[in-house]
Formats: sequence, C-alpha cells, structure tokens
Amino acid sequence: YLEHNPADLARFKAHLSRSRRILALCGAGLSASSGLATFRGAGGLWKTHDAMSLATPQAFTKDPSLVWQFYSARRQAAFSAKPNPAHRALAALSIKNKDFITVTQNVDGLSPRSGHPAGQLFPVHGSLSTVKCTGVFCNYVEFNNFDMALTPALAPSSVPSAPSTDPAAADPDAQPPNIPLDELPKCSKCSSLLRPGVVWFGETLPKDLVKSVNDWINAGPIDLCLVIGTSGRVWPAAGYIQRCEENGAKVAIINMDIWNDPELGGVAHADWLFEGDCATILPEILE
Ligand code: BJW
Ligand code: ZN
Repeated sequence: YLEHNPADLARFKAHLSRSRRILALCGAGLSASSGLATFRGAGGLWKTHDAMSLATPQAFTKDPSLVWQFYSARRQAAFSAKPNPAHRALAALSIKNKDFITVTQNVDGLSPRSGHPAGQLFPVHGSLSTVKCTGVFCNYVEFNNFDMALTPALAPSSVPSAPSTDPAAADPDAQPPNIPLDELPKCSKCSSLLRPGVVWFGETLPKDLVKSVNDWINAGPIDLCLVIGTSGRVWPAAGYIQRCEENGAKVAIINMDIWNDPELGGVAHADWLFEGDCATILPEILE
C-alpha cells in the first residue's frame, strides 16, 4: 500500500492513465477529514445511540423526536463542514474525464459543494438537504437549505450536537429532550409529519439514480473501480464493486483501516490497497 510499495503506486498510475470508464464508490470515510462522523467504528455513536439503528423506518415510527434530532444535528454538522481534498480530487477527475462516475452513499452534500459535476454524481442514499412527506398519498418533497432550522424545536440551540469524531467531545449520558409530535416538521400541503430525504434500511434507493448507474455499468467494459472510505457492507451499493469487476474493472481500495476490518467489502478482490486518509491519498494517486 501507499507508503510501503511505491511500485504499486506506479502500476496504479499507469493503469489510471490508460483507464477511460471509471466508477468510484464512496462512503462516510470520504467526509471523515471534514469532521463528519462515520457510521461504524469510532464516531458511530450519537449520544448513547448507535447511528445505524437510528437510520431505519422503525426507529422513526417509534421515536420521531429522537430520529429528527439526530438528523437535525447531522444537517447542521454537514452544513458547517467543508469539502476536503478528497472531494476536490474526485471533482477534478470528473471534469477531466466524462466517462468517470461517482456513486456516493453520503448524504452530506460535500461532493456537490466541491464542484463535482452533477451529471457524474449519483447520491444513492438521498440527501440531508431534502425533506419529504410521510403522508400516504402525498409525494411532497422539499429542498431545504441547511442553515434554516426546520422547526423552532429543532433550532441549533435546542438540539444536542452532532456525532463527533473527537471522543472527548461526546457526552455519553446526555439524552435529547422529547419533542412533542406537533412541534416536529410538518408538510405544508397535508400537515403530515415530514421526514429526512434519506434512504433508510429496508427502503428502495431512488429508482432514477439506480437506473442511471445500471445503464452506465451495462454500457461497456469498465477499466477501474475506486472504493473510497466505505465499509462496503451496505447493499445494493456494495454490489457495484463486483459488477464493475465482472465488466473487467481492476479494483483499488482507499481506506483508513484496511487491515483491522477483515470483512471490508471488496478487499479479497482488490488489485490495490491504499491504507490511510483518503484526503491525503486521493490527491496523490489521482493527480
Ligand atoms: C476512512 C476514513 C478516512 C474512515 N479515509 N477511509 C443483500 C444482502 C444483505 C442485506 C441486504 C441485501 N440487499 C439489501 C439488504 C438490506 C440492507 C443491507 O444492506 N443490510 C446490510 C447492512 C446487511 N440494505 C437496504 O436495506 C437498502 N435497501 C434495499 O436494498 O432496498 C431493497 C430491499 C428492501 C428490503 C429487503 C431487501 C431489499 C437500503 C440501504 C440504506 C442505507 N442507509 C444508510 C443511512 C442513510 C441516511 C443517513 O446518512 O443517516 O446509509 S445506513 C449507512 O450505511 C448510510 C451509509 O451510506 C451506509 C454505508 O456506510 P459507509 O459509508 O460505508 O460508512 P461506514 O461507517 O460503514 O464505513 C466508513 C469506512 O470509512 C470505514 O471502512 C473506515 O475504515 C473508513 N474511513 N475514515 C478513508 N479518513
Ligand atoms: Zn404531505
């Protein structure tokens, strides 16, 4: 990997320079050096709650106050965060190569804000900057820019802080207050409860995006798949790695923690393993 095997880096760069069709699959590690917490491992806790268990329709039905406060804190954290050199390296490669697409599982909006061309970016788990109606017959979706608190009860001062990558900043005992249902965000069309415009476990990914990614994958041989800052455990996103390989792609994994995570998706097949912070590695290997 990077520091230890310069020959690998040279081989990677030679392959990259010959590559035309490239797919990057990104996860929370891409935004880690922007200060946003990942889901698994360090930083995967919000208050005493496991971030993964809050990202479900069941959690929202059971305790919408808790789940809204989690997402409100995440919205504020994402809005104040800045894109890092890894986002910018992907944006720059996209501008240079129109046959390069990025499938991101991240909902933080940092890739779009880094200047990543929209047509080459597929945020398959939705976005923190949209909210949608939970009403059965209402399809209301609203773009809601982050600096506006959704309701007074969710204003920054009333909401506990976002999950933090700094363990010292976390107060493990602090519990968020219980916000009454009628003080949570409501639909302006039908007054049902609004929810974050993200994809929870058990829900289908946005059909139009999935179709576009499938069409791109099926359009011909693929040269390279970059797996960046993701544990590769969540489907169907993780499946894109193998689908690229089946279409001929070589696989490069860029991850902080390759050796401590034996289950890391795709590792067994990878042609290159670059271990470290992708904000350092990507600008170096993609330049
Ligand atoms: C760094 C770094 C640095 C840190 N530099 N690296 C097939 C098999 C088994 C199960 C299923 C299957 N098909 C479907 C399922 C069920 C389920 C699933 O996948 N379950 C598995 C967990 C077993 N999938 C679904 O339910 C999906 N829907 C679906 O398939 O619909 C059809 C269907 C329905 C019902 C039944 C069957 C089919 C939907 C998945 C939605 C996931 N949603 C979330 C929440 C989004 C909203 C939010 O943000 O809150 O998406 S969950 C969470 O996980 C989030 C992430 O996008 C996603 C992936 O996590 P990610 O990004 O990989 O983060 P981490 O924390 O896991 O990893 C970070 C990595 O970065 C680590 O490796 C670090 O080492 C590394 N790192 N710092 C480089 N600086
Ligand atoms: Zn509605």
